[in-house]
Amino acid sequence: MTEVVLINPPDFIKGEGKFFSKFLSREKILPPLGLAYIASVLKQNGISVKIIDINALGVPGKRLKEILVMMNPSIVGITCNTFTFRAAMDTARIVKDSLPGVFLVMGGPHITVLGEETLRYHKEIDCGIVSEGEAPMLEVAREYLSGGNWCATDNIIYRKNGCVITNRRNDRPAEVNSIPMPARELLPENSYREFFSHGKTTSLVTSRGCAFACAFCAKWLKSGLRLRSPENIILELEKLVNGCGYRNIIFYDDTFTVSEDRIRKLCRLIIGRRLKFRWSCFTRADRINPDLLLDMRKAGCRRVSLGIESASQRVLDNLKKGISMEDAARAVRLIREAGIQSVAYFMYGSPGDTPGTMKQTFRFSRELQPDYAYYSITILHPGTELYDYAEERGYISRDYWRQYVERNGSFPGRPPYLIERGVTPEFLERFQRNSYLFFYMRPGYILKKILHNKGKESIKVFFKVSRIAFALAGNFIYLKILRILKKGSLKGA
Ligand code: B12
Ligand code: SF4
Repeated sequence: MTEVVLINPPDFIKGEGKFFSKFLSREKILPPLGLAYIASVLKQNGISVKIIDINALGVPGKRLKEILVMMNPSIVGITCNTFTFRAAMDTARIVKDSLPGVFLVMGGPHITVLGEETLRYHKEIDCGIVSEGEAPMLEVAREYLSGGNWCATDNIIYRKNGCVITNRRNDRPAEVNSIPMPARELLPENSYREFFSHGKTTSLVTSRGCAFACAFCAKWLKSGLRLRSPENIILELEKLVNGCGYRNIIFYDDTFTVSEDRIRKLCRLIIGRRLKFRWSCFTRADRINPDLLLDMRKAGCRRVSLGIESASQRVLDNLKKGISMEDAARAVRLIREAGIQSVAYFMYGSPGDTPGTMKQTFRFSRELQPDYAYYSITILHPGTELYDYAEERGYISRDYWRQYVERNGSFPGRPPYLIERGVTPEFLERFQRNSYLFFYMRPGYILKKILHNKGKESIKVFFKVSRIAFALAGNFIYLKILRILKKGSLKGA
């Protein structure tokens, strides 16, 4: 018998979103580590648990109903980000339709931010869990299953006599090395993939929290930076590489190299134990140096991603990024010199961004010569400094995020752009599309990739990138023709 079922809803709504984000959503399917961590703690404490990863398996609603009725759990837990809010609520309704008596728990970043509001408006949810969910979920499940008083648990939100009650009491999170490894055996392990990777792929987190304070990030979701020790991480890596045959691992820490000593020790352990796998990580431009990168390369690091965001120091300062253009240029150069590929992330439409600074950013992105560039449009997420900034200036209302996730009307499937100094949503979208086009379709870039891409795998990645660029070019030409036709028909009218 299954006592608890945990569900990961799909992370994009079918038929919505722009071409590029839809493409990336399909190319990037990673394990819901948060649920796997929770499942692990429940399992360790004798509670039987299963995970349904709808995002990876694409389970249709009717099938989900059948599975739930067959499993007949007492508790269902759903994870919810702001960007998956609608899918999470749709899933919650299916759960309650299939099993009216089930106890429905929801957790994840969105509940941590807007849990009270969510429980007020969504009666399907019986209990919300804020922040890290391992300890509260275990206590709630234990108490609920034994008929005890689950309402006394710290860090939960629930409803009583029509009122929403919050117990946000405990902000002392668990010692990070004592958290059991995620129960990946409950996940469809062969379903995960990432744009760049080939072979069995998964992701891993070696820390909780973050030491920085970027204005666009849900910083308060974190409870300070806590780092797993290299000895603890290597145990998980050995299990993944030797035990389960993973060949590609993505370290999804916000700043993987925040502590140089820790990563150099981890690299020595990977080499010493002869673990053969390729890995990639995300970090900040001011947190790398040549010796560290050399060790990383020797230990199998093949790609480092950096958030460079903008080439305007004013915009970088508004974003509280804490890096300069010089840091960015140095970092990309060092990564290249270490024989590692670089992925540079840029944002358009941040506070202070004008058409002029956006052009500057695009030019900078090409001058840097990263192996890959990723251009996104700044999205306002509730609870971030940026959200408050936009609200204070009257650009958005308090519940603007709902338009991002819920409305199909005037803002269909579009993120809430920060509109400033003539930077309209249409301008941003066009600029983003053209940036991809003019970055990837440069003959010099293509030639360099063909000459440098020796391995079969790099060529595969290159063809993937080319496919996007050609599709974008097609899209670009199509829009141009459409505009010309429109002009013609207006003249004719
Ligand atoms: C990996 C990752 C992704 C991956 C995939 C997601 C995945 N499969 O996990 C990819 C790259 C696709 C991604 C994309 C995006 N992401 Co992202 N991503 C992350 C990241 C870096 C790690 C997630 C993770 O594994 N964490 C580790 C686990 C242990 O933590 P956790 O998932 O939060 O789970 C814990 C708690 O939340 C809670 N919990 C979670 N679920 C549940 C369920 C129950 C029942 C309970 C009780 C508790 C519970 O308990 C868990 C264990 O402690 C986080 C940042 C972070 N450090 O968490 C951002 C984060 C989740 N992403 C975020 C954002 C904004 C995005 C993007 C919108 C960015 C963008 N502009 O493009 C896109 C959206 C893509 C889309 N589809 O539209 C935000 C979400 C903010 C919000 N309010 O929802 C985060 C929090 C980053 C941040 N600090 O702002 N992302
Ligand atoms: S964007 Fe990254 S470095 Fe900045 S606060 Fe968020 S998690 Fe930390």
